[in-house]
Amino acid sequence: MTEFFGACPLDCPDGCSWVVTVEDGVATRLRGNRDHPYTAGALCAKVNGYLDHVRAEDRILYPMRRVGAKGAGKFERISWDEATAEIAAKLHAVKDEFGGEAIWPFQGTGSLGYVQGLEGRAGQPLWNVLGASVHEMTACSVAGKLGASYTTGTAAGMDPETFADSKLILLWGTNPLTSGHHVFKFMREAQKRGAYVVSIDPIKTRTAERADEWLAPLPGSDAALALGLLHVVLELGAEDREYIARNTVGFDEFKERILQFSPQRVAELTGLPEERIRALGERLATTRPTGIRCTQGMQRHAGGGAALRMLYAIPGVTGDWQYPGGGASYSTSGRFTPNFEGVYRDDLLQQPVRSLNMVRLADELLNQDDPPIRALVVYQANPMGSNPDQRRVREGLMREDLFTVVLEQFPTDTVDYADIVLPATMQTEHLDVNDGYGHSYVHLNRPAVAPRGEAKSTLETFRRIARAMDLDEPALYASDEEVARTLLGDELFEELWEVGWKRYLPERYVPFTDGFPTPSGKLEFYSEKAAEAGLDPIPGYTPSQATAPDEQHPLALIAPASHWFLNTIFANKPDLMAKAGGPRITMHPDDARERGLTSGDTVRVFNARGAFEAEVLVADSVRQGVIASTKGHWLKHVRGGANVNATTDERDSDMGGGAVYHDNRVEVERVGSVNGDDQPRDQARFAPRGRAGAVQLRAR
Ligand SMILES: Nc1nc2c(c(=O)[nH]1)N[C@H]1C(S)=C(S)[C@@H](COP(=O)(O)OP(=O)(O)OC[C@H]3O[C@@H](n4cnc5c(=O)[nH]c(N)nc54)[C@H](O)[C@@H]3O)O[C@H]1N2
Ligand SMILES: Nc1nc2c(c(=O)[nH]1)N[C@H]1C(S)=C(S)[C@@H](COP(=O)(O)OP(=O)(O)OC[C@H]3O[C@@H](n4cnc5c(=O)[nH]c(N)nc54)[C@H](O)[C@@H]3O)O[C@H]1N2
Ligand code: SF4
Ligand SMILES: [Mo]
Repeated sequence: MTEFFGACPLDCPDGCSWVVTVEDGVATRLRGNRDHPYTAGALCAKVNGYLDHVRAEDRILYPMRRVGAKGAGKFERISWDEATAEIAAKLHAVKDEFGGEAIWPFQGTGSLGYVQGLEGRAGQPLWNVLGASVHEMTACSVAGKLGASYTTGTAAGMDPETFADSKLILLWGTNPLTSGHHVFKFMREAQKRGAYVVSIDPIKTRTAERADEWLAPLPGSDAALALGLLHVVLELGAEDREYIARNTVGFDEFKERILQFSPQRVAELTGLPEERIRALGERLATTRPTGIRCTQGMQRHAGGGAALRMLYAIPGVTGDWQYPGGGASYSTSGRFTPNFEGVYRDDLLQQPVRSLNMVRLADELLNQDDPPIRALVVYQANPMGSNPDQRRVREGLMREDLFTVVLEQFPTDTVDYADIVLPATMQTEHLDVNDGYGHSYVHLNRPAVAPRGEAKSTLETFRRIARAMDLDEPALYASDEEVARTLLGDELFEELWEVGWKRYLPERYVPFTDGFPTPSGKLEFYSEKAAEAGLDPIPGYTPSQATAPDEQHPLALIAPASHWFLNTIFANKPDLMAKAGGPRITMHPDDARERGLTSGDTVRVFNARGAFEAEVLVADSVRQGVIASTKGHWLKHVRGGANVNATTDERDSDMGGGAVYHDNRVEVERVGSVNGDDQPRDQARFAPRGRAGAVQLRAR
């Protein structure tokens, strides 16, 4: 029996450290590492059964070539040599005729590994040699990252472990008990010591259930709420003048902005009662330290960047950035700085190339820009299920003149559109380096078992493609271990090989104690950099940008993390599918009454872009005017063959071309009930309400 240290590769802030037990070459147990301060022996509902997923019957084990129509999912087994020869021929042909930029390496968040996955931009040396278009990773977090960085120079905020020291915790647009539960352990410690916890979320999530207070603003109104709270702080004279004078720039201008947002005005903008805004403002004014946990969910809006910029400014006013347990926490991304240049090899690029925004996949595939995309290499991504505007994504992937390669572990909806499918290893089968964007540790993931079937690691796959293309750049042939050593240096590599993990920051780390990494070296309420980018130099409120025809649909649809899936990963795993059930929407009783709907009805959720089917749950765990669903369902496993992204829009957020998944308007109509009654009950009730263009949402 041997035990191997490993790490969870998934797009989750917790980046868990795990231990795999191997007996006679077979992995028999995978458990959370008890010695790891953040993981503390616990994985999560999704990953506890990871070994079953590795062993699953539907794993892709061999290279395959499409034999049916695109989308039909019919393939024949071929050898690796046949597969790479065909890919090599196609990529050469595309490059010769249209130039390297006609190739789009489309990488998702299926693995965040620094060797095999996104954080190391696995494959980038190959794309640089070919001069392929640069893939902009925008689906997840870019707007908030840029927004927060205007304020503090980086989005890497509080050390999440210091939430144990907070006296007031604002869980702002974040649902940690589902989307990364380990931070909650530290919050519970604080709660035991008397900290007050508030969840600010249009949905009463399982995290909100455990908070002392739930505040449900209108989606996308967070920056306005923040201004209202700061208004109360200023009214009470509770700003930390000494901190402001010493550590910030532009407070006078910011103060003017704050004073324009009285609690009364903010009540209208957020749909919250004025007295509750005042009460929370008073708490914020009088409680040190206040820790704000604000993660990616709340920035999937038109004003997502502005919102995070604003939330990172709050502790600048209250002075909370100076205390353990004070400040704001979006992520810790950017603090772990291995030798990126050594693995990206951007020096191999012969000339500048264009960048393509991954959220705009459908636009790019359908608009046939110059040069048009002729080859799409998809890895660690499932755009058919995860990208917005599903109908048009499908249309793009159907293009007969598009050559699509998909590297995958499972037969996803995207695989169905591939010309060539290549089998990918899973985390217990390859070497990787992982951290977590919610903590301050780095891990080495040692391969514990041999890959199943003919599955290959990402780097081995690209080495084979490079060889088949007769490319002679030596960097394209670096082994997995060489890349890991380049990243970490030999000393750290060897240390991690033995012990599995290492903390790279001091304990109870407080950021910005010797200045902010902004141009001025201070926290910037006034940002010249923002002004240069054409943005408001002062943090402000950017409302939802729903435009026609969206605006005539009255319901705001939010579809955040499912407790049982990770994006679309695990949405084919039988036990987790059973726990999750089919697509569901939760609707406020007032909205349900208006539409003659009751729990158990099945509905079509639609807008101009498309529709999906869901079961209705009527409950006051969402605010009126909002319906809640979850992301992740595979199209081939649900009725109607569409998920929530049939309705979401490719529109950009305010910063970095980020996605706006939660800035979405829909209507619903009854199609039947889960008990099999398929008659529309009361058609008349589905007539659009109110004035077209005015989205009327009442305060709770
Ligand atoms: N179980 C599970 N865990 C996951 C994931 C998963 O799919 N499943 N996904 C992973 C990934 S990729 C990421 S990026 C992280 C994201 O983790 P989170 O940031 O927690 O992301 P979400 O679940 O999208 O959104 C969090 C909350 O924001 C709320 N919200 C939406 N819009 C607004 C708004 O305008 N204002 C406010 N105040 N709240 C709003 C939603 O209702 C939701 O409860 O989680 C990771 N963890
Ligand atoms: N409606 C709505 N849609 C959303 C969101 C939302 O909140 N609402 N959230 C968005 C967010 S935050 C994100 S990050 C995106 C994620 O969107 P994607 O990046 O498309 O991520 P997944 O859907 O998880 O698909 C990842 C795929 O990678 C595969 N995979 C995993 N590991 C490996 C590997 O090592 N090698 C290879 N070749 N494949 C691997 C998995 O099997 C899986 O099919 O979704 C976005 N979509
Ligand atoms: S998904 Fe998150 S909580 Fe679950 S094992 Fe992976 S890192 Fe840990
Ligand atoms: Mo994400």
